[in-house]
Amino acid sequence: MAEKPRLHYFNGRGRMESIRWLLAAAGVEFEEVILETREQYLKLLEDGFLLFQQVPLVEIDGMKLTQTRAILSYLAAKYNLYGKDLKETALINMYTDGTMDLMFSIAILPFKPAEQKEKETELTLERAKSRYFSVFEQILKNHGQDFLVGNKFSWADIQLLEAILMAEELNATVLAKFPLLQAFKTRISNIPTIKKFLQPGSQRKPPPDDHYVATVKTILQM
Ligand code: GSN
Repeated sequence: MAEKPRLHYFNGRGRMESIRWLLAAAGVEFEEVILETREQYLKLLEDGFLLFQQVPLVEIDGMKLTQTRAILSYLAAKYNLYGKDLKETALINMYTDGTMDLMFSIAILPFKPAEQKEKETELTLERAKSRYFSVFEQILKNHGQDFLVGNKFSWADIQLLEAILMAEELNATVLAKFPLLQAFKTRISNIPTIKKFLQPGSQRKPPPDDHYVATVKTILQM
């Protein structure tokens, strides 16, 4: 049997969380090597494992993959979550690039200076609604299907659910004006592998706290 993918990252969501989500949704077990110290990060550098000196790093199928999007698209293709043809794949790329931008804007909030946090959070939530959720609501409305692309479960659905849940952690009513996204959230959350990932005790990471932010800053000397 093939070895489990091994994920090297901090003990938090950051850029690795979408990779955890995709593996979990595909029903793939994975191992994690948690970076707690700068020495661990320097050792990965010394060993030549980090192509551009950055994590996420995923060891899979005899490769040491870095670059979040490269890793995600490899997994999406490998586990048949990447559309049936080039056009569907292009749509999935476009939708996941958008949700990735949204999630990154949320993920960096804890790293902002305290005095900027409230205003930045408000702006981020406004943009989540006006730039992203309104668009996905319209996509679902236009084609009337259960999934974003090709009437089939894909990486785009997984990542939109992840983005919705992140935004709801900032404001529980963020989907109030998006009924189709509310139904989408329920539908995708009930897919058995995802349901399992959403339950306590899974490898899903909690929202970032002060300890996480401090650890990342120490390891990367930010
Ligand atoms: O998407 C990617 O994986 C890359 N384009 C960016 C990866 C990246 O910036 N990784 C950070 C830690 S995760 N947070 O942002 C990193 O390893 N930074 C160290 C450095 O020297 O850039």
